[in-house]
Amino acid sequence: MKLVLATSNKGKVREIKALCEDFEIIPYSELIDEFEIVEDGDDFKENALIKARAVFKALNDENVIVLADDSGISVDILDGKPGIYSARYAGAGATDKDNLHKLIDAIKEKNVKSSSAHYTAAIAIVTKESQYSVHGWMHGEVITKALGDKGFGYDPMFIPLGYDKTLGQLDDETKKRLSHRSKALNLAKIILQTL
Ligand code: ITT
Repeated sequence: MKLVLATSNKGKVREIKALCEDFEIIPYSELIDEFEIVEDGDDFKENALIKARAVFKALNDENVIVLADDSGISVDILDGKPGIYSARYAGAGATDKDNLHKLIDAIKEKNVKSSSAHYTAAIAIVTKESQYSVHGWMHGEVITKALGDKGFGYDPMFIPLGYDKTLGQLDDETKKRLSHRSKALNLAKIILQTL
């Protein structure tokens, strides 16, 4: 059975492939043209299910399993922002860099140099007969500097709990061990094996 990823985010594709080596993973853009999915859910779980259902429907193939990831960063000093709006924090069509610098500026405006924060990942799995969702979290702090170029998105400003370097500086193996995405995927793999 094909496991199709309902994401257009290359950073996610890279990480999910590295975390699920036992599965044949195909980004949906290799099967059909990418299309816009309106993520209008109230939380990560709803948005992950919206993406997985939309791609399942568009593929028009009852034999596929579709997996979607909806994720983001929540910063305590900003009352949990940007949260589910992480991908469009600096506006529609914003790049990862635009979003990162907007978040740095927003924290600086609070006259602090850092804040506790966490990443959330919701993973949804949709098949012909079933729909599942699981979550993972990674806690740490965000700083008002971008350090390193590993990972993607907000990683250059995020220091995981217990570390003194950002995810932009730490190696891929460390993020693989700690990340919100790997924790959610460990749960998702139990569902995939059952399917
Ligand atoms: P898809 O909807 O196509 O999957 P997207 O980038 O729009 O791609 P989301 O709506 O889930 O995905 O937004 C997630 C954003 O949160 C992402 O663009 C990053 O800015 C941020 N993010 C999520 N996980 C991250 C991680 O592991 N490291 C850094 N930033 C992350």
